[in-house]
Formats: sequence, C-alpha cells, structure tokens
Amino acid sequence: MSDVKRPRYSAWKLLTQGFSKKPWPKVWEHHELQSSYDVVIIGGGVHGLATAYYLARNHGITNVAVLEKFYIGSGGSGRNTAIVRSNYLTPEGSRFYDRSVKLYEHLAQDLNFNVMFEQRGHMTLAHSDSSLRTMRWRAEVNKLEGINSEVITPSEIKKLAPFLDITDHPRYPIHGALWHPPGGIIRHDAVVWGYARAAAALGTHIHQDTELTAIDVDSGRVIGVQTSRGPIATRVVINCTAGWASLISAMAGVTLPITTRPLQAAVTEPVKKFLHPVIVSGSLHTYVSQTSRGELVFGASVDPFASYSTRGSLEFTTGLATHVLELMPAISNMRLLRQWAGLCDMTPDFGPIIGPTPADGFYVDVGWGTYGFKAGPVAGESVADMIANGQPGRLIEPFGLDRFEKGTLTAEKGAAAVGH
Ligand code: PYC
Repeated sequence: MSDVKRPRYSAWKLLTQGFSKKPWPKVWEHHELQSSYDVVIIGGGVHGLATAYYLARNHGITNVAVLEKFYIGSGGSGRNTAIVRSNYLTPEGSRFYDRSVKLYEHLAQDLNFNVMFEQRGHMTLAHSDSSLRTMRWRAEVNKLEGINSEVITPSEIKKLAPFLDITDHPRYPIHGALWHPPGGIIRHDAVVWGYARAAAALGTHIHQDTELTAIDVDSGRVIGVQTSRGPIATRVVINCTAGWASLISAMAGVTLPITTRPLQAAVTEPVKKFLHPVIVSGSLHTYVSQTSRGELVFGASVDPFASYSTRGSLEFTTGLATHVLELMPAISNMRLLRQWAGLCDMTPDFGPIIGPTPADGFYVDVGWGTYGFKAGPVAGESVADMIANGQPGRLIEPFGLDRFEKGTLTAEKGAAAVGH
C-alpha cells in the first residue's frame, strides 16, 4: 500500500490554514467533461464514489467519470440513518456485509478522513418466541461466518440499555435480543466526502450537476452516454444509483425487478447521552440510535406504496411516535426537529442486484432497498474487481441479475432493520 497516492493533510497544515486568511484549498477540482472515459459511473453516492476509488487504488483504472445529477451524497447516501452492521440471515448476506464492516473499520485510516465510525453495538429486540427463534437462527449463521453475534437475555439487555423495560408490563414484552457488538453508526456524509476526496486525488473526475439523459447502445453493446453537459464515449457504464436504478437501466434496454418505495426517518432535539447501542424492534417497526450530538435518530419500515416522493408525512410521524413510546415512554416530551425520506429500490428477495446485464458493457450495482449505505465499501470494492477482472467475484456472485431467471433468489429476511 505504500505506493498508493493519497491526499495528505497534516494536523499542522490544518491548523495554519485555519488561522490564515487564505481560502481553503478545493478538495477536488472541477473538470470539463471529457469526450471519452474508460469507465462512466452513474451516481455520486457512496457506491459510485467507492467504486471509483477502488478502481483507481486497487486496479490503477483512473480515466473514470462519476456523474451526479445534483451534488454528491444528495440521494440515499445522505438520507439513511447511518447504521452499519452485518448480522444478516443468509450466509451470502452475512459474509458480504461483514466485508463492508471490516472496510468501514479501517476507512478513516485508509482515506485519511475522519468518518466517525462508532461501533457501539446493534441490538435487535425479540418480543415473541417466534422472533427469538429467528434471532437464534441469525446468530448461528453469523457465527459460522465468523461474525460476532449472539442472543442475549433480558437482564443482559438491561445492562446494555438500562432505560428499556424488561418486565412483563409493556404490551410487547422483551423476550431477548440479537446482540451484534461490531454494529454501530457512522457519519454518512463524511463517508461520501472521504471517498470523493480520495478518488479525485487518484484521478477520478467527479461531475456534479450532470444528469444522464441517455445510454447509447449499438448492436447490444454500450458505446457511450448522453448527459446534460454533452455526450461521452465509453464502453463501460456502471449504474450505481438508488431510487432511479430502474429508470436508468431502462435507458440501456435493461428491465429490473425493482419497485421504488420511500423510507422515512426523523430526528429529535439533542439531549444528554443515555443511549449507547443501536436499538431495533421489528414488532414495533422502529429503530433508534443517539448521535454523538445527542439527537435521537428514528426510522421505520418503508412506506407501503411505490412512490418517488422524498417528503415526510404526518402519518409516519404519528405511527412512529406511537411505536417509539411503547418502547421508551420516558421520551414523550422530546421534540422532533426534522423528518425526511429516502428512496429505496426494493427487489423481490431483499437482495441487491450487482453484476453484468444483457447490454454488453452495462453493469448494475442497484436494488439496495434499505441496506445500501452499509454496503457501500464492499460494493465499491467488488464492482471495481469485477470491472478489472471481467467477472463477478465470490462475494457478489449470488446477487446477479440472472438469479431472477434461474430462480436462485436469496431470501434475505434479515435485510431491513424492520418490516420484513
Ligand atoms: O438494515 O440496519 C438496517 C437499516 C437501518 C435503517 C434501514 N435499514
């Protein structure tokens, strides 16, 4: 790794810059759109930027453009609830997300950028015998994959999250939990900026405010793209979008089995620290973590209908309040500060779609449902390997588009924090 060109920003340089009147140096340069690139990546979120970074760092492929319709991180990457974990149900899912957790663990050092990863532990509550059985199943699969994950008792839960009521008084009593110590939260925008800065330093051109308008396909092969800033000739296009994945793939004549649903989230005013781990309750359709600033970040299940709306709804807030107060009645006086939504591209088996498509040269890294952000590093690394080596590697092989034809679906029921 010593030959890797990485941006260097020493503490001394940072301090002197902070006290000087000079403008801050640009983190990456604006480039004119070239008439051709070796690789064009659609989507300037964590997946697109991580792919560009690993293409350059691991394979020396640097003649790469990342096209972003708005600003980097303006889609799912900046709208998720920043949870990182690998306690999935299937062996394929668990080992895939575990590689991401491992990459996240070293990301700050790797990118020389503080991504503020806090491995506070991730706790999924079981409120019934059947959900406790599923937790045991997940724990066993996780352990076989070498992942730190186990079922814990109500008294162990109480030690980790003292505010939870473990008596049989609540309407949904707590029977146990799946406890996953490596899980936690991270600063999602820092992840985006860190990858963008590192990819740009290695030669990637990041084009913000640049909308893809068409993909040029000739005799079944990609030959270029059209954008709001002009055409680009290229033989490799990677769709790394969330929310618009099916519309963009349709430009290359590729139909994806995806429906797009909003996922809403909300954040409270900050309060003194009282919640260390991430808490999830499938039965109550909610999850919560406390940021280092003291705010509580809440989420729920995806909206029960397809839509491209990223607005919050009153229905969500009232439902969320009802569920959260079942779990944490003491916070009834806290005020919500903000709510928002992100778009989730849902596949029938709750697994992503990563790999080549029937259009030669057109690749997808899509279908990220409610689990895209946590997969950014491993998806970027694996997609970069696939482009460089000409075929999908072991970790992404189970997630190919052809599984819907072959009937080899992944059935990842541990995919979302709640809801399915
Ligand atoms: O899968 O951990 C998860 C998650 C959290 C929010 C949405 N999905």
